[in-house]
Amino acid sequence: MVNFLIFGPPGSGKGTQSVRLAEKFNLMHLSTGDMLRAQIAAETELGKKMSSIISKGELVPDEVVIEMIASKIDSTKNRAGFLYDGFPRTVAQTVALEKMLNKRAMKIDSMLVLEVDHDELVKRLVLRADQSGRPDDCDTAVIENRIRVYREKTEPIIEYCRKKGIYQPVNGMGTIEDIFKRLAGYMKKFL
Ligand code: B4P
Repeated sequence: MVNFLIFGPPGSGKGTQSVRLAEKFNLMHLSTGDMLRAQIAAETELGKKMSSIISKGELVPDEVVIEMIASKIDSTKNRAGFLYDGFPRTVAQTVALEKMLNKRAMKIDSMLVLEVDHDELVKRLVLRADQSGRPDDCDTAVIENRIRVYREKTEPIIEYCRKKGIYQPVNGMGTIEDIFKRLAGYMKKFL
C-alpha cells in the first residue's frame, strides 16, 4: 500500500485537498487535526486535555498522535494506501511513522509540500473562522503562532525527507481545482 504525506503550513490547503485526493485514489485519509477535534467534541478525557493546547495553537504531545495513527493503520482495509494530513508535525513523529510502516512492510512513498505565501495563509484561515467556528481560527494571534510553530517544529521534516529523496514541493497558490490537478499529477506516478 502507498503512503503519502500532505504537508504545508496551516491554511495551505492540506485538509481541503486531502478529502478530494483520498476519494479519487481510494486512500484512507488520516487527519490528526480531525481526530483531535472529534475527541474534543465527544468530551473524552483526552479531548479535555488537548483542547487548551490546540486553542493556543501549540502542538499536542507526539505520543498522543502516534498512538491514534497506529490504531487507524491497523483497522484499515480495502484501500490503495494512506494519505496523512497534518501528520507528522515533528521529526520525532516522522521517525515514529517510518518505524510503524517498516514493521508493516511499508514506507513513506512521497511527501507533497504545499507552498503558499504567508499573507494568503492568514487570509484563508480568517475566512474559514466564519464557517468553522474553530477557536484556533478566530484569533489572528493564534493563527500567527500556529504558523510560527510550523516553521520551528514542523518545517525541519522537509530537510529530513529531502535527504531520503521523497520530498516533492507543489505550488499551493491558485484555485482549489488547479492545486488538486497538480497534486493528483504527482500522486498518479505511485498508483
Ligand atoms: P489541523 O487540523 O491539521 O489544521 P490546519 O493546519 O489549520 O490545516 P487544515 O488542513 O485544517 O486547513 P487547510 O489548509 O486545508 O491542525 C489543527 C491543530 O491540531 C494544530 O494547530 C495542533 O494543535 C493540532 N494537531 C493536529 N495534528 C497534530 C500533530 N500531528 N501533532 C501535534 N499536534 C497536532 O484549509 C484552510 C482554509 O483555506 C479552508 O477554509 C479552505 O477552504 C481554504 N483553502 C484551501 N485551499 C484554498 C485555495 N486554493 N484557495 C482559497 N482558499 C483555500
